[in-house]
Amino acid sequence: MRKETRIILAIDETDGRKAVSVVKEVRDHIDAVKINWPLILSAGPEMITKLSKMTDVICDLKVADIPNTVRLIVEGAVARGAGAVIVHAFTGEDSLTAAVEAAKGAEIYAVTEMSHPGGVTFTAKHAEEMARLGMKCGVDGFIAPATRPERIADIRKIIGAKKILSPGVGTQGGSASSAISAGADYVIIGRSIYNSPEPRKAASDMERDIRSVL
Ligand code: OMP
Repeated sequence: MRKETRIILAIDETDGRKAVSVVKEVRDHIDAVKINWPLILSAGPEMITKLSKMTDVICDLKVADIPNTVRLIVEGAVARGAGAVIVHAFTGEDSLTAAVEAAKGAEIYAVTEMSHPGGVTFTAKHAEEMARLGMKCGVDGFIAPATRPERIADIRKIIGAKKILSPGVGTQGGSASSAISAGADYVIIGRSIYNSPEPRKAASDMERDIRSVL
């Protein structure tokens, strides 16, 4: 995944044609696209392959299962063109290791503390432990909340030079520049770009905000 604009577009748009058109429109303002269940369920897993021909694709399947099922899901996503897969870390060492082994060259990102208010209930309390476990299992990076930039800084202290992707910018209330300043490598942005009447301008405005702190 390139590291230029630091923006990962979360394309949760459920109209497949619109999703592709938004990706085309903002392509030079983003470093990668993240695809999640809403688009996969409406447009099919072929969408992973289609988007992977346009840009790097992160498959956000939030995999949380026993090792064998984790392996099958990660292998399936990578076979369709995913360059990275997001998994949950609370499943423990064996499941996380299964994800890393199944990725075979693709990247695995582990969720630490989630960005929404409910993320405080359980994930916040175990975020540091999950980051340490991810380090032990050899994941490539972590998901940490742009809605609580101080928590990005906390996770950064544990994971050294591994990557941090931060969702929660815009619609969820977080700011792109604050997340990057706190130690995120990339921000994940969805609705503020794909629901904007001018997605290209929205992405460009976010990019300018990020560049102001680089
Ligand atoms: P917007 O809120 O529309 O910008 O979308 C955020 C995207 O990031 C969605 O695809 C979420 O599923 C995802 N996300 C979070 O919002 N919070 C998290 O804690 C983790 C993720 C994620 O793993 O990407």
